[in-house]
Amino acid sequence: MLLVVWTCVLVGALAVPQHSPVHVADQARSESESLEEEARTFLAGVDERGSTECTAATMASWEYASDINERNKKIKAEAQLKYADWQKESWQMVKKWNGRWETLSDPFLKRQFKAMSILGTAALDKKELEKYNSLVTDMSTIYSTAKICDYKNPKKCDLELEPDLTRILRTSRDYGELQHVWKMWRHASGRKVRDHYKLFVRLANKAAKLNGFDNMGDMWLYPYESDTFREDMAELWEQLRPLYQQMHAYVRRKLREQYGEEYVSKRGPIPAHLLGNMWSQSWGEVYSLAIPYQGKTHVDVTPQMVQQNYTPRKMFELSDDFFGSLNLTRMPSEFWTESIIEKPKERDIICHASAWDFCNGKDFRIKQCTDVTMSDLITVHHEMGHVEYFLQYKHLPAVFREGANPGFHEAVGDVLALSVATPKHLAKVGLLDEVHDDDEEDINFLMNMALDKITFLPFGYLMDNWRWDVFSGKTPEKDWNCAWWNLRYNIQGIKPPVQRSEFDFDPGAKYHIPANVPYIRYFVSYVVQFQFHKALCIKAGQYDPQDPSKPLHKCDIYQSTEAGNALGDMLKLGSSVAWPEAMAALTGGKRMDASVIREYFKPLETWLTNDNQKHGEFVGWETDEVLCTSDGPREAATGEPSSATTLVPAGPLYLLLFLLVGLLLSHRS
Ligand code: BJ2
Ligand code: ZN
Repeated sequence: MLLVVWTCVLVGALAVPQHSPVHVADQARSESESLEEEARTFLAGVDERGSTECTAATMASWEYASDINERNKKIKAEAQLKYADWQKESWQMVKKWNGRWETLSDPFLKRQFKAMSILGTAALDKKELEKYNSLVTDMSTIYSTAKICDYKNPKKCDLELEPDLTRILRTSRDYGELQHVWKMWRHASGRKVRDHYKLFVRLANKAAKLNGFDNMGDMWLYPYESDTFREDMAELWEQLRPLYQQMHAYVRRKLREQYGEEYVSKRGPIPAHLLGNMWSQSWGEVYSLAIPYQGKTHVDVTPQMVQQNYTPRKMFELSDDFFGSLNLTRMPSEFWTESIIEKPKERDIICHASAWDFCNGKDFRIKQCTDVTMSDLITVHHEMGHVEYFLQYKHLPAVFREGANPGFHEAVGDVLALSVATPKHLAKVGLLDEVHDDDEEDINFLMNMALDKITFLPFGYLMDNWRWDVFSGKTPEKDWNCAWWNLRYNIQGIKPPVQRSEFDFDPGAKYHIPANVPYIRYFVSYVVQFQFHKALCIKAGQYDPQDPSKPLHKCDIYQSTEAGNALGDMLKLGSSVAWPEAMAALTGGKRMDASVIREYFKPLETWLTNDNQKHGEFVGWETDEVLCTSDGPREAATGEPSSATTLVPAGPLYLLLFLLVGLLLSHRS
């Protein structure tokens, strides 16, 4: 500081003539300083007003999502339009800075202008935007209010996804019941949104084009700031596929032992309804069928939670305590008063768990129809991770109040949950009686984790692969459902329990499609969370690559303020730097790296490879069944396994048969 003052005095003392180079440089400096100042004031103004507008729009969305009725729907629609007006207005103001903001020297200011140069769907004209918004609202409402009839009591028709259908998928081992629930859920949800989705895709692409992108799939990738993103994802998946295939072969054998070979064949894809989850997206709920060592400690603690009278509140407090133990920010009092953590009885709400930032630095909430299960305890941590990110970056301007990339946001709570789920930690909180340092218990634990994490990877990868091709037009409307099943078969190795057709719309039976939430973020998260875990475990002194008694999968970062501070430092950056910088701040590296997840599961991978070999299991899948036809019967399905033959649409075959019969009849007469 002193040095600067001295320089100035010196320059003045030399009495430099008016047009000397020194004076010009001086003038240029002061011009650029005043431009920076102007930019700073401008951005602060936009930020303040933007936060207020954002709070109003978020509040209206919350009101609707937590009390679905016509009045709230109308208020939400109006608030969305008002917010879009503001977005357009501020975008136009920002545009006036084009040609000037690029010359700013402060990278923090420049990055704000860059981030604000994309308008988003507000680029649509008012009528189209209104339609686009109402399509998304209607699709998520159809999904969230869908009900089906009971399998054994067909007159009882009030079964909802949460908790009823989720519980049946989790606990029932009745092939027919599972098939009924799987199929009827898709009738009640996906099928009903297919028409909405057609218009939705058109409007989404129109908005993307107005923003200078080819289609909405491309626009979704903008926050990743990478030209090779799709290729990078494909490469990560290739690195992880061998481990998934070992899991697939092992679980298929276990399901075959449970249901019999007529339902689960030796070399075929796995029937999608037997995996404990409506979308076969993670298979943790079939752990009881897949435990490697039955006699050893079981690490699914749902029964203990129920027995100890756990409540949703207690689950949230447990999670809050974990964040607090790391010296991270605890949930503020408004969080506890305003969040909805149990399903209300008297009204319809969007039950799918979510975390909310009301853009005012004070109000942060979670809405979750919490069930007392271990899987929901993990989801509680997942949602709390979002809120922790919100809290850590609340000091930043609104444009930076995002994850370094969307996958980072998804990873925070999951990273903590990796510690929470360890037997050592579960014993610490009284959910397991005793833990033994024993290889077989280790394999039991890793199996439980892999059923959640490894089996999710192909699903996390394929959801947006399907949407990218839909948005780009590579998959035409007439093939939407069969293209979905091609991916489900090729990438996940699963098959529908009953033949599908283009009358169905199975992607629409998964929340993020009707609610229009991009999904590749979860695939990214499942990779980077292991990288974050490793970095934090090193900081916590819980992991040492040279010490076999401290492997990655046994690490529990609970109470490590070193780990918590390092995580907090990354979260505080929000999206103010490109994600490789944020990644480097925590892990020292700048790339997404699948080798860490492979390292974590190494003992299980070795065990699985041996076990599959020992049982002569076929690793991979093949089939000659028709899984999906373009114009198949509207109502396929009985309780029997399907017996169709390839993935080729059967339309032309029917036509041929029809002509042959016609020919035969005319010949006879
Ligand atoms: C249960 C979880 C989402 C999430 C919700 C709904 C959609 C977005 C938010 C955002 C968060 C943000 C979810 C968990 C793992 C796999 C996936 C699934 N719900 N969202 N507002 N998950 O990500 O928390 O809360 O970024 O602000 O959907 O398929 O279940
Ligand atoms: Zn999330």
